[in-house]
Amino acid sequence: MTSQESAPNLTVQAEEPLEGLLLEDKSKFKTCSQIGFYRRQKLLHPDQSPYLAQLDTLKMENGIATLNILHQRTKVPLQLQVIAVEGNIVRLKIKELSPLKPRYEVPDVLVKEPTTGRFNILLQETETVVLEHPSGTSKVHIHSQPFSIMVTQEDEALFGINSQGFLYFEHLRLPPEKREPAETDTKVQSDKSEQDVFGLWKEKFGDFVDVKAHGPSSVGLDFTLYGFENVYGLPEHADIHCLKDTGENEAYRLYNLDVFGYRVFDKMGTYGSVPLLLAHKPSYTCGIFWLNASETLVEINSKAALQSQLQSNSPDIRKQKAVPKMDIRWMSESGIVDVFLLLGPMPQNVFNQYAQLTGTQILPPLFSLGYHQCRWNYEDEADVEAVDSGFDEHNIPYDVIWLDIEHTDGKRYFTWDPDRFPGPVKMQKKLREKRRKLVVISDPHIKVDPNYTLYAEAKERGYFVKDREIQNFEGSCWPGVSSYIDFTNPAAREWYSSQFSLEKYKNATDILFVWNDMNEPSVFDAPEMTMPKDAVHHQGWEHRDLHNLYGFYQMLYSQQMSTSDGLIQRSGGKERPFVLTRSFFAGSQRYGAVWTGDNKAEWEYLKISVPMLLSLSVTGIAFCGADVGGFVGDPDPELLVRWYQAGSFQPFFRGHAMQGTKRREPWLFGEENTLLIRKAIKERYTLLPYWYLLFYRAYRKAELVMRPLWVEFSKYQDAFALESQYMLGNALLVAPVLDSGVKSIDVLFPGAGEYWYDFRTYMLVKGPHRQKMAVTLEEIPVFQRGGSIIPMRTAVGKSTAWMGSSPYELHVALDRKGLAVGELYVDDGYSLQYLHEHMYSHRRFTFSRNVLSSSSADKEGRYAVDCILEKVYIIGLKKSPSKVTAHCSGGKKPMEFTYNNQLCLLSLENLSLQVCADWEIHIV
Ligand code: NBV
Repeated sequence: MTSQESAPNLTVQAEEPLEGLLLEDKSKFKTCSQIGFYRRQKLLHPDQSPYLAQLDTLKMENGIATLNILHQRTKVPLQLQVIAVEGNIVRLKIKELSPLKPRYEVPDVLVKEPTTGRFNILLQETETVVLEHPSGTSKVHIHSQPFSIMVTQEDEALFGINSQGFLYFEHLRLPPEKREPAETDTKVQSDKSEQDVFGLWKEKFGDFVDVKAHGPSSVGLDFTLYGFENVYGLPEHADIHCLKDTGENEAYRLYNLDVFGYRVFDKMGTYGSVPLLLAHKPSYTCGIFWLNASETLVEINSKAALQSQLQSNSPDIRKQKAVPKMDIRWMSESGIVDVFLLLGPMPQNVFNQYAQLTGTQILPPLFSLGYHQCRWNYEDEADVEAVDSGFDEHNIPYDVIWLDIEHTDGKRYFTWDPDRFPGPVKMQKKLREKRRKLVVISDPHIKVDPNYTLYAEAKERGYFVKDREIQNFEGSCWPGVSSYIDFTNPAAREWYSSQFSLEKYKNATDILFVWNDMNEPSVFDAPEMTMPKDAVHHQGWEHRDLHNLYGFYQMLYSQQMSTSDGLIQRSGGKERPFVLTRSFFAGSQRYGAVWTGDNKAEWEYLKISVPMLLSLSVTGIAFCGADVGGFVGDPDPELLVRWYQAGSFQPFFRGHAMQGTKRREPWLFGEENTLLIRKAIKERYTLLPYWYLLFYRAYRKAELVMRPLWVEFSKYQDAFALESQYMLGNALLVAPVLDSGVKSIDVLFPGAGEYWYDFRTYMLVKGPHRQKMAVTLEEIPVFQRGGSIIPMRTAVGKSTAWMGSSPYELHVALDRKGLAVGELYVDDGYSLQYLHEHMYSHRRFTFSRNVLSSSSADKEGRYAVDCILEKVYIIGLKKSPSKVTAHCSGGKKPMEFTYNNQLCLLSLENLSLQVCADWEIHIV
C-alpha cells in the first residue's frame, strides 16, 4: 500500500466549495508499517512455528475432525476443526479452546451452514493423521510438530498450511492491570514499552487513538500453493487482475475505505472487500476463501519449491519435480481463522464452490442492464426533464436517471429538497410515461437533527452505532454531524427497509430504486475517514470485528424488502429490487450491483476498469461497472467516446460525473461524437437478450458474465495474465481501446482450432493467433466465437420497456466443424414470477448438419412469449445453399435468403418464426 490522494477533508460542512475540500493529503491512510497487528505478526520467523498439533486429542464427531493445537511457550490451547464440506471443499477453523469471551465469527455471509460430509481416517500415527475427503480425491495430512497441514488432490501436493510457520493467534487476555503478576505472556505483551510500539491495548494513528477494550486479537495463517504461478481475486484494489508479488513488506489490504480519486496500480484497500483468492495453472484451479470481516492483509510471494518440501511424511504423496509455488499469507485484526479451501479442479468448479457458500448474483430487473445516466447532481426537476428529453431528441436509449445527494432536503435521506424538487411525484410520473426509472441516493449517515423523523426514530429505538463510551457515535459527513445506522442489528435493518414503503417514503413511487453510497462507512473526521474501530455495534461487537461487513449489511435490507417491507413490498411482494452499492463484502452479489467508486476522467482509469471488474467478476460480483467518463475531472471527447464503447460491454453501464465538472450528457460533444456514443449505447441495447441470458446463467449456475480469458481458455498460458481483453459469456471476445490516439491494437485470439468472427464485419480469424487490428473511432473490436449463437434484438427503443415486442435476430457463428449452440432466456423482466411460478421461457438453439433448430432448454418454464424471430445470420457457412426451408407447427415453407461468398455469410432477413417456439431451419 502506498498513501493516497485523500477524499475531501470534511471536518467542515459539505456546503463549502468543493475544490477547497479535495486536498491531497497523503497521510490520511495507513501504510502497512502503521498497522499494529501487521507489525506484530511480522515478528514471526519463517519455519519456526511455535505450534504443536496434539494428535492424540483427535476426535471425530459427525465426520468432523477436531483436535487441539498448543502454543509451546504460552501453552494456550487452540482448537482446530477440519470439516469436509460437500462439493470438494475443506473448511478449517481455528479458535481458542476456552476464550475469555466469544470471538467474532462472521454471520449472514454464508447462505446457510454448509452441508458437511464425513472424513474418513486413513492413517493415525503420533506424527501424522491423514483424513480422506468424502469426494474421494482429496486428503488432508495433519502433521504434529511443528503443526502443519498438507492438502493433496489425487495424491499430489496442492496446499501447504502453516508450512512456513506463520500461524498466529493472539488469545484474548485480561488487561495488564488486571493480571496476576506471575502470569506469563508472549514477549511482546509482557514488555510494557513494546505495548505502545505494537499497539496492543491502544493504537495511535495521527491524532486518533483506538482503544482496544479487549486487547490484541489478531490471527494469521500461511498457505503454500504448489505448482501455481498465477493468482487472482481479492477485490477491491485499483490494480492488475493477475495479482503481483507483494514482497515481504507490503500487502494487499482488505479494509473498506472511501478513497476519493484512488491511485491506480495500488494495493491499498478501496471501497469493498472479498477475501477470496483464486489460483490457476493449466491443470488445476483452486481457491482460498478467508471468512473474516476485520481489517485483513494478504502477502503474496512466489518462489520455486524445493523438491524436498513436497515430500510428505506420508508415503502416498508422489515425489514431484521442483515446481513453482506461491506463498499466501493472510493476517486479520480479529475474529477467528475460518477458511474454506475450494478444491476445484476447474475454474467453474471453484465458482460453483464459492457460490454454494455465498450465493450467486441476484437476477437484476431488465431495465438495470440498460444505460444509466447519473450526475452529481441533476439540479432540479427542470434539469431532469431536459436531460430526459435530450435522450429522445438525440435518439439515444436510456433507462434510468439518477439523483445524487443534492436532491434531498439538507442531505436528509428519504426527503426531497422543497425548492429544487417541489413535485417529485409529477417528475416520476413523467418518467414513468417514458417507461423509465429513477434511482435516488440513500447514504447510511443520518443528520443529527431531532426534527428529522428518521433521526429521531432511530435514536429512540437505539438503532445507531455507539462510540466506545456507548453513546450514539457522531461523526462528520455530508449533512454535518451525523449518526450511523447500525445495520448489523436485524431490527434496525427491518426498520430501515420499512422506510422504503410508499406510505413512509413521501413522494416516492414504484419507479424509484436505490443507491447506497458512503457505506464503508465514510466518516470525514475519523481515522482513515471511516468509523473508529472501537465503535460498538449490536450485541457489543466492536467495529473492528466487522468493519468490512458494514456496506454488505446496508444492502442486506434489500433482501428483507423482498420478504417483508420496502421496495418489494410496495409492489405486493412481486417486483425485483435494484440496489447499487459502493461498499461490499463476500455475498453482496445476492443483493445487487457494485461500482468502483470515484475514478478519474483519465485514460489510465479507463484502462484499470477492466482488471478491476474482472477481479470483482471472479469473486462472484457479476453486476459491476465503473463510472463511464470518469467521476473526477473532465474527459476529452475521445476518452468519453472510448469509455462509452468500453462501458457498453461492461455489466453495469452508468455515466456519472462529479459536482463542478463540465456537463457531459452524450450529445454535448458535437454531432460526430454524439453519433459514436449513440452507436455504442444502441449496440448495448441490441445485445440485451444476450446480456440477460448471461445474468440468468450467473444467477442459476454461478457462471461469470465478464470472464477473464484464463477462465474460458484454462490451458492456454498466454492468456493467463491478459487483462486488456476479456470474454462476455463464452461467446464474445471484447478488446476495448484503452489508449488515446491509437490506430491499431493487439488482439490475442485464443484457442487451438477456435474460429473468431469480427462481430460487425464477419471476417474470420483463426486461433491461436496474435494480430494487430486496425481501429477507428467508430467502435471497439469485438469478436464472436465460432460455435456460438447470440440472441439479439433487431431494433432498439427509448428504453428496455419499449423493446418488449421488438423482433429478435440470431447470430449463428459456426466453428470449424460447422456446429454452433446458444440460448435465449425471456421473462417479464421485472417480477419475481420467474422464481416462484416458472414464468420464463428458456430456449436452446443448435446448428448441426445444416439445420438450425429451436427447442426448450427447460421444460418447467411456462412463460408465453409472443415475439418474432425476424433475422438469422449464419456466419462461416462454407457454400451457398440452393434452398432454405423453415419447419414449424404451421408447416413447412421456403425462405428467402442471400449468401455472401466472400464472408461465407448466409442472411435470412424476413422470417416470422415465434422466437420461443419449436422450429427448424433446413439449409440444403
Ligand atoms: O454523493 C456524491 C458522491 C457520488 O456522486 C459518488 O458517486 C460517490 O462515489 N459521493 C461519492 C460522495 C462525494 C465524493 C467526493
